[in-house]
Amino acid sequence: KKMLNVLLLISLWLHLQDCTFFTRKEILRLFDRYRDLAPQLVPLDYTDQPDVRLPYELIGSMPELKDNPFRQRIAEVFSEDGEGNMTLDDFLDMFSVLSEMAPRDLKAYYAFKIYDFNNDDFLCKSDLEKTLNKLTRNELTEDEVRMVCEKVIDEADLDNDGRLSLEDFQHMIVRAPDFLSTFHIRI
Ligand SMILES: [Ca+2]
Ligand SMILES: [Ca+2]
Repeated sequence: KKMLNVLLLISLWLHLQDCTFFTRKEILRLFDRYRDLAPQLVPLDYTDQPDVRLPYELIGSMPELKDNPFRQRIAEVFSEDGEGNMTLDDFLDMFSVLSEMAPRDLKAYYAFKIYDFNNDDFLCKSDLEKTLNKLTRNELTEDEVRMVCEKVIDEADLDNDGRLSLEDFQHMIVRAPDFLSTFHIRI
């Protein structure tokens, strides 16, 4: 029930705020960034909300993302088509959540989605293994990865179902304040 409340709050909040972390000027700057990725595809006039999507290859190669090991997951999670191809709205949402001004709870919610590789709303062992491999850029051995993931589940799995729900995850990161630092980017 508590988790439902959190989700409800977040969705309400998203609805109400809709990109207001950014000033009008910042939004215009982001629009320019979006358009610069493919001037031939993106019209200058957006009043009729044209149906434009920029392919993931362009989004993922932006300087803010290109060195982020989660770039593909980030683009997938924020794209309406789930494949990382982004409308202008998707693009603004992504920068909005990743910006340093975004509230922690919102970041946590999206971090959870990004780590949930198979999109089943839980972080299971294999989601965590993939996450850890990316976070450490494959510097740990298989055994080390397995050990760390088992420990994470052991410590954070509050309802003992062997996987982490959003609620488990939120409890976990309260105790690890640096955890979300990979989700800050400057614009
Ligand atoms: Ca999952
Ligand atoms: Ca659990």
